[in-house]
Amino acid sequence: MSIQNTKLSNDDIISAYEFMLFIRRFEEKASELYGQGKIGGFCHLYIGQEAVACGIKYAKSANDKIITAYRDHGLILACDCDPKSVMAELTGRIDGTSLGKGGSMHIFDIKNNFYGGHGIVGAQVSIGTGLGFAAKYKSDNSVSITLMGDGAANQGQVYESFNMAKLWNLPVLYIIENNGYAMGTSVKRSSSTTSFFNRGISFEIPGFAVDGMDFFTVYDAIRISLDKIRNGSGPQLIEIITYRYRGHSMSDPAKYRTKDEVEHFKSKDPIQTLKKHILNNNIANEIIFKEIDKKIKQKINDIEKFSLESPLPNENLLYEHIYSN
Ligand SMILES: Cc1ncc(C[n+]2csc(CCOP(=O)(O)OP(=O)(O)O)c2C)c(N)n1
Ligand SMILES: [Mg+2]
Repeated sequence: MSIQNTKLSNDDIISAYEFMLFIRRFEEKASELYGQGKIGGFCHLYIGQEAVACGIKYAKSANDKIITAYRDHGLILACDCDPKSVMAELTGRIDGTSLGKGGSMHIFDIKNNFYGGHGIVGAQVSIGTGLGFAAKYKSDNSVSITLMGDGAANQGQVYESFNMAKLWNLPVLYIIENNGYAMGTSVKRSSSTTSFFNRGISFEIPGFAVDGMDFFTVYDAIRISLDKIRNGSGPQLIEIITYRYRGHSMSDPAKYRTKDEVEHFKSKDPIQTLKKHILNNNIANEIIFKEIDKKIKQKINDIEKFSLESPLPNENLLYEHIYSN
């Protein structure tokens, strides 16, 4: 589906560009720190998928809830969580969003309406549906924006959740980020159908697919769907076709993809595409882009410093925030 109905000002468009570039530089820094052994555990980068987080950031209302899987850095940044505490979570420090105990996959920031960061594939879809139930119960006019990958979309609990969401007309926007792969397995090898926008049809949840490499398209798709949900239409689904440039996680060299395929998506890079739009429409010039680069560089340096200087959590914290009988 192609949509062109943007309501963004030129300043918004420039800040959207800045935000996507910031996510990319944040992820590159995370990759560097991981390589130096300063980030432990798993780490899944969002590079290539920035337009999805950015579209959500500009389309959502402050009160909307966001929940996703473990590829979560870009999405928590879209909730305006302090990036220093996100990086400190990655480096396992006390100033991290989960006191350094969750790491990359388990970032949480409820005060900014980000509900994680989940490692069990598909589990966040049921929790996200519960967030929709809570929103309806409290009549707070919020929407639960529940994201999953193409791999997660084949999990059984997704369909139990779809059924309840439609049955109870819950305010949930399901977003399937189809990046073509679940770990090293391509969609073609794991899914009986390679389109996901129609996965809600049996439950009468309408859906459509959009190009996830274009910020405006993603933004408009989400904005229009959120409007419908807030007007009482019940759950909606968007398949966003996107691509991750890197491997599944830091330990995956991604040798299962052809160079041509990766190059094809890189030629549609969301950040470069928006930059071209800005230049072609005289919204900003190269001087502004240089200033943005400089600003982001400084910000990333400050984030890195903070995330390495913050202390490690005290050992006593090992026994807190856990279930025990
Ligand atoms: C229930 C469950 N099964 C299997 C795994 C192992 N696993 C981790 S990530 C992943 C692939 C998920 O792919 P997708 O949903 O497309 O998300 P993406 O990594 O592409 O963002 C799998 C199978 C898991 N974490 N949880
Ligand atoms: Mg995937």
